[in-house]
Amino acid sequence: MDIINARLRQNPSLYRIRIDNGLFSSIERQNGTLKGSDGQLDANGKLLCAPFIEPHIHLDAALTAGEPEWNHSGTLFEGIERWSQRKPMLSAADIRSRVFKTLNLLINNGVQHIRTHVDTTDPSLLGLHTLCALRDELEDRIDIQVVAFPQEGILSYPDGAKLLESAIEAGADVVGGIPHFEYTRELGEASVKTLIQLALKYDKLVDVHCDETDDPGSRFLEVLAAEALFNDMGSRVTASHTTAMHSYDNAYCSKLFRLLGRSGINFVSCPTESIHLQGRFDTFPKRRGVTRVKELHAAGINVSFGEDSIFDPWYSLGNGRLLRTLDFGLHICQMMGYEDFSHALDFITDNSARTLGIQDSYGIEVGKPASFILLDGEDDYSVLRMQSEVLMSVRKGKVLMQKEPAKVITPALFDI
Ligand code: 17E
Ligand code: FE2
Repeated sequence: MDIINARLRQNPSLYRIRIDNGLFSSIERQNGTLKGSDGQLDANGKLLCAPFIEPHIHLDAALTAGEPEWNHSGTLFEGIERWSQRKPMLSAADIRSRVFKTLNLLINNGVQHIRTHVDTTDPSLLGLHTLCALRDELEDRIDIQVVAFPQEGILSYPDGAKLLESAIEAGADVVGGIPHFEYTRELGEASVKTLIQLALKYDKLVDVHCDETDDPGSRFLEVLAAEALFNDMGSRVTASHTTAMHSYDNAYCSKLFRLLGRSGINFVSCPTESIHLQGRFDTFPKRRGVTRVKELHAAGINVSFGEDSIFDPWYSLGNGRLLRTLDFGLHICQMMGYEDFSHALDFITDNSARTLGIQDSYGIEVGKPASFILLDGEDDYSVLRMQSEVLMSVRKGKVLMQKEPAKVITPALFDI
């Protein structure tokens, strides 16, 4: 493949990019615009960017909203209850067909890497087995990391710890947890220690649903970060949601940030999900309930954005468009300055690559797998503002998805 007139991020020049054997073989700066010839792909000055990454989604529950009942309160806990009603209706065929539909949405919007949480609080572990099988079956088309996620608790659900360990033995890549859902603070702390020990025993990554509540007393993040620090595993550990941090006292946060920085753990925020699920017990003023993304980022801590849900018991919208999530995230976290906009795509690309631990094979660099997306815009700022379409997604040198840009039929009002 020979691509001409491509723009790269943080760079006003045009580039010619060659791909051989599925790898980027050369990336050369052009002198002005080149005229295309047969067999070349003319990027027309559009942005060629590393693929989008969905670092936090629940594929097992996707597309089940309203089955058998809708979440009327809009709270996390009612979502867990509704999902618990849906679980007995699961079958491998049901999960597979919903996952395929959801993957199509994600792939059509430029996603090539996914980390999915899969509920292990089910004695049959059907979701976990089905997702591990799909991960292996689809490895030519999409990268999936499976998190063994104990939705109803490790220590508060019957045999929760055993099920979690069985899920790891069955092939999960990442160990999850939900300390704020355990019955007591003591059980929450113990659950974090249990999951860290399992990750060490099986040499796995960690991604914990941590403090997903408005309760400022929910302080499991400090336990997770300290465990990561003492076991020297920070870069392999992720804290997801951490919405309680929105409500922490600033003095406590200043102490906490010291530990977070030293631990080197990663953060994932799901702003559309959290703005919907949190603040539900407030009247007015009403908290936003999204973690301190701007402050974490300013402190040099790795943060990225995920969608979390697509039409599930927790959130009944969602469409696989990470640019929408990014747009919400920057608004809610008040990251609306020029610098924020000019680097905005980091939050759905490079930062997530660090969280997933895939940096070595990710990015537009000679020698790396030739995986990229072509966006209908020139730079981070314009892509964010216009919510640009992903025109093409190429994975290891092969076209995964290609789209015709939308065409306006009715003539514009003004000629310019
Ligand atoms: N489960 C959970 O505990 N939290 C969420 N945000 C979702 C599922 C979507
Ligand atoms: Fe989640």
